[in-house]
Amino acid sequence: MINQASRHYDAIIVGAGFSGIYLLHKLRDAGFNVLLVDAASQPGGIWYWNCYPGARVDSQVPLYEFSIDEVWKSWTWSERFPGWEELRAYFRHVCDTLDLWPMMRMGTRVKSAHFEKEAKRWRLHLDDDVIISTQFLLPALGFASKPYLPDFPGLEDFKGQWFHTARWPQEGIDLADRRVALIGTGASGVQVAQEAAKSAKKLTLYQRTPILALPMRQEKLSKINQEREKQGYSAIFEKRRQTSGGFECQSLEVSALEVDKKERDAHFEYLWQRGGLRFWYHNFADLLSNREANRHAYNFWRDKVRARIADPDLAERLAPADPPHPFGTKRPSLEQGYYEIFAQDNVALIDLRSTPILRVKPHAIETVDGEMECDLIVFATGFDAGRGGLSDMNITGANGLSLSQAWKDGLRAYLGMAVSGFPNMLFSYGPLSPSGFSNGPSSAEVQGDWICDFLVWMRNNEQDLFEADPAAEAGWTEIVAQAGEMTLFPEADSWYMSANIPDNKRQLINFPSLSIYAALCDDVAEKGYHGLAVE
Ligand code: N01
Repeated sequence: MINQASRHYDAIIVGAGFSGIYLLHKLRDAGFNVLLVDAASQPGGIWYWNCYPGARVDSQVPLYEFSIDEVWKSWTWSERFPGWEELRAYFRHVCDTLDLWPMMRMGTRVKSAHFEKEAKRWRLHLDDDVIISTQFLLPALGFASKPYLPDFPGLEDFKGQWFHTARWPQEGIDLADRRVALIGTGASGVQVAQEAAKSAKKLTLYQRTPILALPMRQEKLSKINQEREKQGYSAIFEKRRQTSGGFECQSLEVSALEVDKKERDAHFEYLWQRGGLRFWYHNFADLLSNREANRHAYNFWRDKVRARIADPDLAERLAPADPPHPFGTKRPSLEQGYYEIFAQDNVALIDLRSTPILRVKPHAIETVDGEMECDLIVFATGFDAGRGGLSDMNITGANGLSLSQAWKDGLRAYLGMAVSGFPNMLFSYGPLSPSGFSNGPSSAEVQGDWICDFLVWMRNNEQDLFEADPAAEAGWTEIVAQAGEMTLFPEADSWYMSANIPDNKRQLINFPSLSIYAALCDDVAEKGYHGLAVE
């Protein structure tokens, strides 16, 4: 039975990852009556759902945390690139320190949300059949909340277990002595592979496109060292907002073609030795916009990786002579010994380009080359990024149109936050914002500050309704597309291009610079929030 004894809020946030938690903190402090709802039983966003063995973040401490003083000053990490358990503990620390728990309703999924024109409010139907309402709806679902499971015939008859990495059982799965089939070699696939190779009886990795993985260079962190480093944190947090990727630095202003080979290779080597994603975000100015510059980086990467693989055939499959796509146009992953696992007797690599999967059989995966037995299939096959989670929330706007219908010809959103026909709704970390291109907390804070300022402005000006102007929305959507055209991103079949999901329209789904985005959003605010019709 539906519980009509509902409550009304000024704002309801959906999602307890970085963007949702930041919004909750900001809006509560600004005096709004706010509630956060999340289907997960614990905060952490993707770090709740992606608890597969080896899951850890690819941004180093202190980039991947909030800049809120009382939070970072009282927290100590144990590793430079923390794992999912520590990240979850961090989120609990955030909620304790900021006293957010009373405004959080965990373990509750929003089944649907629709806008009531007359009442000028959103009504949300929760999965425990409670209905709640709010003036402002703020979905903060992250870009990776809807896993993508390819349609392999026969999966329903598989007699073993199978899981998507983003729906890993919370109680864990022991990989020891199992025959593991792992499909997908993105960031998730690499991390699972490295762990499974340690204990699985057999690990068969099904690769469609080789990942261009970079050395992580993990390190243990001591409390003393961290206390010392904390003296520089404020400057780093400030810097994050001024860089295109939300990191501590960005690409050089020098072209890779302006310098000779010796100098170019010296910079590549410097980035390589420092580790992490720096080879991606601190590289030459034209890494992601000029094919020749990009090819130099690819060749450097290829030669480094090939030097670690003795078997020439394996080397060609993992690090081909010619790039499968321009370097960095698919998200590089960080690895810790990934290329070495293929020399182990218990690990096999199947190249799906030459050996496609035909079907799943009750105890095996069958390719054109025959069957390979397995008792556990891991799908590390990615996400319907950006739109998937929002579509699943069944959001219906003022004219009875669902968000999925509104986006049937492609994603559109003003500033990557507001959609015409969907009044009083702003999403954080959503499509057409920098989200997927940016270090998470950096983008969550830029958008969270802007959204909070805007809602305060609405309140101060006694306005209670806003909606994206269709022309401004079309303009922004075009800006994102044009920004993409200036880069090499359109050349890869990546999730950045929404090209990983068969029926999605191919388009760049994120704005490629956080610092430029922040400046554009500030300009909109300074000019009285143009592009948003308010009343
Ligand atoms: O997903 P992906 P992910 N048959 O889409 C393959 C973040 N993240 O979960 O490249 C066979 O990157 C697909 O092949 P191809 C990060 O931003 C961060 O790994 O399309 N294979 C690819 O190899 C990341 O970018 C962290 O040819 C199929 C893989 O599956 C994003 O999340 C950790 C297939 C999917 O790779 C997504 O990463 C994890 C099919 N039908 C994730 N369909 C950290 O920070 C797809 N594939 C550590």
